[in-house]
Amino acid sequence: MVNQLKIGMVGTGFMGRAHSNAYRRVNQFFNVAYEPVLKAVAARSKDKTEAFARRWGWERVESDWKKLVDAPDIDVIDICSPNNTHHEIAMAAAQKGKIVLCEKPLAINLTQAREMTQAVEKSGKLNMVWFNYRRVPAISLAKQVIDEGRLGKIFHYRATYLQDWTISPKVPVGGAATWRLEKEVAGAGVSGDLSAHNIDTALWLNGSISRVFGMTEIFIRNRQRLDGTPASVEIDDVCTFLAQFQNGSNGTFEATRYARGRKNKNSFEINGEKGSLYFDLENMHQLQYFNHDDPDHLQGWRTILVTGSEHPYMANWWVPGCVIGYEHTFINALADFLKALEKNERVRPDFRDALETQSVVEAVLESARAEKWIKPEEL
Ligand code: SOE
Repeated sequence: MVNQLKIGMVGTGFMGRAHSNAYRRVNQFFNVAYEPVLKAVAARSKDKTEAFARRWGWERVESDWKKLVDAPDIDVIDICSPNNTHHEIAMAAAQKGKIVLCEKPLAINLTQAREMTQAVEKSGKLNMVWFNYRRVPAISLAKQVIDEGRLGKIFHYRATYLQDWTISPKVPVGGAATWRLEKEVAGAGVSGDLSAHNIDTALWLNGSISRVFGMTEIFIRNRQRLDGTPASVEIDDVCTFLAQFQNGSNGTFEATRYARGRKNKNSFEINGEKGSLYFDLENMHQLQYFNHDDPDHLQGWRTILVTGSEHPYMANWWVPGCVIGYEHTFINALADFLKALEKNERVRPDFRDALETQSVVEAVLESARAEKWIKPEEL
């Protein structure tokens, strides 16, 4: 039997689209015991929200998210609005006993993230943060390869997240996607937006981080708001840090929006005693693997085409060789969430996992300010 799960979503931007698509498609590809019902969507502009609702099939529209939180016909509050709204919405939703799903980063600072985690845990309801890249089949395969012990002891973890969309000084501070440049709204720059993805993946693949040494830079300090008034930029344009993992391995992380030609290059390489792995989102259906146990004359990096039914998630999609894309990572994430709901099990990454990521981000920024090694706060 399939149970209805009534969703109330806040936000209609990039992530609102990605999540709506996941809600609409998950039951067509995964056999799960719940069927999301697109009950209501809330965002400030009534006209735009109505158009969004028509396009994606949301039943009703609200201009105040509080109406969703109070609505008895809604089971799940899904937060896809800008970062500075996450805390208030999650706190209210948890207090009303709703299931809370939240876009990354969890909050604009560690204090908020901690309060939100406590609130959802107190409610006893399942919660999840949409760090979607864990659901790229090749990244899930990397996790499997590591858990199978095929890399042995890990020495190095190397991650980059490179984009180039803020190089022009004409990019405004504030606006539909450019709120990411506004400190009060975003909380942090690339550290919270891009490094957070790298950190989430690293914590999952390689375990906790015990200390970090960070360096940040703001390349363009003076920009304009949409209305032409001057705005000073206070978020990090680039964030580079060294990390020591609890398993003894060393890590380097680099995130920027100033890497000309790089649009969304999210990559990592892991070097272990017995082998190495390399992943790059620009070739997201591939995982590179070096196996030191291969015969000497055949040693070399191999490219695994991660599209077979033996690979994570792929049995639910197409035939081998037919690739899936960015939007499917959200559908895979939702399927995992619905399966966890059925079994009443923890789904990862949840608020507690995202809190750990937030504590690393905060330690990196603190380290960059203080110019010294910082240990992420104990949680
Ligand atoms: C920033 O440009 C951004 O949209 C991030 O906010 C997303 O999390 C990332 O996946 C793509 O890039």
